[in-house]
Amino acid sequence: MADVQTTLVLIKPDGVQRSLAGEIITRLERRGLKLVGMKLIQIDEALANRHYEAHVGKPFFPGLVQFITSSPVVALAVQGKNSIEVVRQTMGATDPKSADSGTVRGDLGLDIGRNLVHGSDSPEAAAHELSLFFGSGEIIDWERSIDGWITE
Ligand code: IDP
Ligand code: MG
Repeated sequence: MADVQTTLVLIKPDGVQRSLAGEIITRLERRGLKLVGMKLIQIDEALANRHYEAHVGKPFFPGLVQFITSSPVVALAVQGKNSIEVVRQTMGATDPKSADSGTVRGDLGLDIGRNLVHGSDSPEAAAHELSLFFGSGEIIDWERSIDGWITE
């Protein structure tokens, strides 16, 4: 299917420290999305700088790098129909205070600097970010028997 996309999700250090990794993965799975890559990693400063390249120079950038490198994250490669948009909708708005109820950030977060999850925002960003976090062979293209019950 042409509209099947693979996107990068990070469960940020606050999500892992608060033992919300399972809850967040469950929400993605229940949406119908498929996990095609998953690992726990400690992001170093070099990777943080590359991942958040678009935010270099913004006032929150130093704090963001400090936070994302402070403790392990769970990196997920998530596949499904329109997964880039669907993941971001499932995550909710960047600032949890304006994120809708029913979203990860709207239900589980309070602070923009502790907003639990990252999701790629475009096909170009997804391809780039997946290549930062997953090597060749670490994304698994597997068949799921329920796929026909999730998408036509
Ligand atoms: P997104 O994560 O919803 O795509 P972006 O604008 O790409 O949001 O910002 C990246 C991350 O930088 C946010 O998830 C958040 O952790 C952090 N961030 C963005 N704006 C602020 C801010 O004004 N204060 C503190 N942290 C911020
Ligand atoms: Mg972003």
